[in-house]
Amino acid sequence: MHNTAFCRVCFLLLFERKVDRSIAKNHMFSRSDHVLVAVSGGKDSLALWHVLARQGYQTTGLHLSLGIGDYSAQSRDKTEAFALARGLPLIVRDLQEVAEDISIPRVAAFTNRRPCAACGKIKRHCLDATALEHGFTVLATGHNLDDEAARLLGNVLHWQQDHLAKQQPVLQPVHPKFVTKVRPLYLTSEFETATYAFLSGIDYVIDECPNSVGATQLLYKAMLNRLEAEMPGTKHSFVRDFQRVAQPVFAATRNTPPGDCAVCGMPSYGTVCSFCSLVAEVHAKRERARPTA
Ligand code: Q46
Ligand code: ZN
Repeated sequence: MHNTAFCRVCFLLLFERKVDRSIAKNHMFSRSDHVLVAVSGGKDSLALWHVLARQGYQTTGLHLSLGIGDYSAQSRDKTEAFALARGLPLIVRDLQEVAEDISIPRVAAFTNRRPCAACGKIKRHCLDATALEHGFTVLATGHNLDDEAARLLGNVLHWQQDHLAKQQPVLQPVHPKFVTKVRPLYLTSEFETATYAFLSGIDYVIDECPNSVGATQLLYKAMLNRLEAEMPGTKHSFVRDFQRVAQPVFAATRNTPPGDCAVCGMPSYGTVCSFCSLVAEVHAKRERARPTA
């Protein structure tokens, strides 16, 4: 934020102003919008929800219970306690209720996929479907500067043009069933959000998801932290200048809008969306694994 020491009150004020400026400057939403905030129970998403509520935005939280043992149980408890203490509306969706055997450990076991690969797909579908179902027009997530820089590094290392085309702090809907997706913390560092959460007395899940061990994203973050230590400001300029200089070039290549999934009706680039294909694969493999009489 600044290379200066601040007292608690000033830090909180500056942090909240910075987030509010990011929302206004990028035309993310206004106080007349009702924003759905994806909350995992971690510091970033709870800090985001806290700031938005304090700034007078209309918000509802959405927590997805992923079925990852103690980690998911703790995440849900912390999120529910946060919402209850502040009188904020919260929607909780348990993956077991979305589709049978779709918890992250079950999907990983049946499909032999890495848990995070399935998790990303499932979360994206559930967030989109819930936003549509409840009539929200904006979906906000707590991705911070460190997340954005690591994602950008991964996308550049593999020249993922499709992903680079979609890496924006405000992603406008390309289908009537999508809502606007925003990342108000995209220029706010992990250190700043952790400090804000701590100074605001937010009780968040400190443990990382057990499946994050060995994740490539963590390697990218470690590399970026080394660069940042030698060259302060690297992460910020990497993400900010990408948005300013290169992102519009990639965004201009996004010209094929998705159709409708033949199974669930949500937007899809194939006949069946990746979520429904995954559910079908899990159910087929589960049936095959059943002992025959
Ligand atoms: S929750 Fe899901 Fe993360 Fe856990 S399984 Fe991987 S993607 S690490 S943000
Ligand atoms: Zn589908």
